[in-house]
Amino acid sequence: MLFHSKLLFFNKLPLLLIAVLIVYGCKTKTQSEQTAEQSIKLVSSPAFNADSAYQFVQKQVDFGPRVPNSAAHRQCGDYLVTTLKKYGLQVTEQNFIATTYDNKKLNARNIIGSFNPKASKRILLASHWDSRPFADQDSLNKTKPVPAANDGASGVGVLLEIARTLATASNKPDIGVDIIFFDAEDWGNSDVAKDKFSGYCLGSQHWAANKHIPGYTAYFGVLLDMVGAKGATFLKEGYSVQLAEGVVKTVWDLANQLGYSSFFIDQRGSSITDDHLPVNEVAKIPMIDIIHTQQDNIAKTFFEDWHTTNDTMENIDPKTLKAVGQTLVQVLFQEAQPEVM
Ligand code: AHN
Ligand code: ZN
Repeated sequence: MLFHSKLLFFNKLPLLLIAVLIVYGCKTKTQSEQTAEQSIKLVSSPAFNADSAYQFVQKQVDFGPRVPNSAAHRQCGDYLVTTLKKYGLQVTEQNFIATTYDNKKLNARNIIGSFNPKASKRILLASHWDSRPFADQDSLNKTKPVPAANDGASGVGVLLEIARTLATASNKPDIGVDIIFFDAEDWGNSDVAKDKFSGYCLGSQHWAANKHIPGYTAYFGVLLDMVGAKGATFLKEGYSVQLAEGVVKTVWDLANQLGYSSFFIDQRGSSITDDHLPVNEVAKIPMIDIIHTQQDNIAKTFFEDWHTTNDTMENIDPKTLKAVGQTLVQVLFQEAQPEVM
């Protein structure tokens, strides 16, 4: 009986070997397929001009802090409208009264610029354009407004340069692009938190509940926040991974392929309450946030001079604007020719 079962085992040995070989063979094939998938065939796309983007950031900062209800805010808003129109985008101004956590009424304005307004496949790009009214993270000047070169102007500067790039491209991408400048993002106070937004994101909350075109939707969205500091690190923001993981992968993979992996870090970061939340939750458009958060720094979540009077042009580096802008241009051109992806 014992001899018999041993014989049975040895009889089955070749079969077992074959099975092991098949499983191993499949596994190695899968691994090589994954490697092949990691490099996407890049379509040709125009260069993003970082010096021009830098000038767009400078121009906004030169108005002074763009605090809602101030002259600088009105003037800068008019400049953003004029500039989008100059590049041929169709502009919608969404004026509304925002009520702050401390019950102030703000004359607020979301500004929407549409490239290829008739195209059905659309990508939404956004950034907030207002400046924080108080530099509460400053050691001295806690009641002064924030110059907001990085926390405000940087994202808008990148998006204005994308508008210019689309307008002047010799091969215009066959895709719709909506650029939204959200107002009244930064009048928040997490110490006096009365709702989950702590008074932040008033413009995006208004837009998500009152879209500029009824029934408007987009394939996906990308929010830019603090995308201009020297040596910036963009960790994969928590809500973005939770709510739009595929978009995070697309953007980070392309950034990596373009050589920007020192900015776009393959690591999950904190979850940040920002303008992409109402867009995801209320407008139901999957939107990610490219936001500068710090690795291995529990004391500071964001860039060094966040919400201080030192958030000035000195900290803005065209190399960072280039990494973000060129990645986004590539995303748009890839999405316009999805068959090669
Ligand atoms: C929080 O601090 C939780 N959110 C801040 C979002 C923000 C402020 N982005 C720019 N300024
Ligand atoms: Zn801020």
